[in-house]
Amino acid sequence: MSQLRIFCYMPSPRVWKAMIAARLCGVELEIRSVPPPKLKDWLWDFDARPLTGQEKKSNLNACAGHTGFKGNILYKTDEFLRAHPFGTVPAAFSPDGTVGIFESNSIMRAVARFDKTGSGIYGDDPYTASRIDSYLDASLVFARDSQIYMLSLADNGVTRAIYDSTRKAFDVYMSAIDRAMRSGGSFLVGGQLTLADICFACEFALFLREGKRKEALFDIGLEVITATSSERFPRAFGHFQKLCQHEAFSPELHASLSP
Ligand SMILES: N[C@@H](CCC(=O)N[C@@H](CS)C(=O)NCC(=O)O)C(=O)O
Repeated sequence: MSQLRIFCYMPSPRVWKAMIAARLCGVELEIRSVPPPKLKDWLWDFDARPLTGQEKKSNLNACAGHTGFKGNILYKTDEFLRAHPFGTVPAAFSPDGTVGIFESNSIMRAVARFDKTGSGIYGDDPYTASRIDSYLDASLVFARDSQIYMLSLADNGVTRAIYDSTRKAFDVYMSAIDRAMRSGGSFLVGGQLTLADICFACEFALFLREGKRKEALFDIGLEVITATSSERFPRAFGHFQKLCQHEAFSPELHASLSP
């Protein structure tokens, strides 16, 4: 039986975090998903499912999307919003649907807490676990900037100000990862693969998708921010490449290696 149900659009590097952790921890997940444009036609609920035309017309549970679904009407049940007050996906649930877990890093942590293999991916002592948390928190700060930029690219609304602040956030984040890998270790924390590496790999893979908007950036005189990552942040980039080839990561991440 699965320990967590996750509702989201797919593919989503935010969900990959939990999937990779689950593979390493021997945890079973149930993923309910559809391609991104279809999610607006689904009922957002523990028992998420496609809506009938009649249900959509009735306008029950209708609300305006706020992040990534701006301009769309979404259908979120009261139960969904009780379990997920921020109303976002990925949305994880306990098997009986009573407990909602939100934020992709926290969903990944939940998976690690069900670890059946003693993988150590969330550290085996309070210092290591807290250091892993530090990376997850710092990654979320970058992820917020990254999300604003990626959504503006998708809406053809990227401005010079958004681009510049994202470039700066990317430099700060990648410089830190590069510095952390300078000590010669193979992983970010404690000499072994942890949630910190999973989070970094998935956030970087998500950000690499800016490359798909290369022409739009070029048209306004800007270049892809990640274009020179391998030269500017060789250790961080090398770490990403190695992780993509790791057997727990490669089912989702291997494709991120080719532009
Ligand atoms: N930092 C969050 C981001 C979650 C998020 O912003 N999800 C957006 C889709 S990309 C959402 O569910 N938006 C709901 C809405 O627009 O109402 C995470 O990592 O889980």
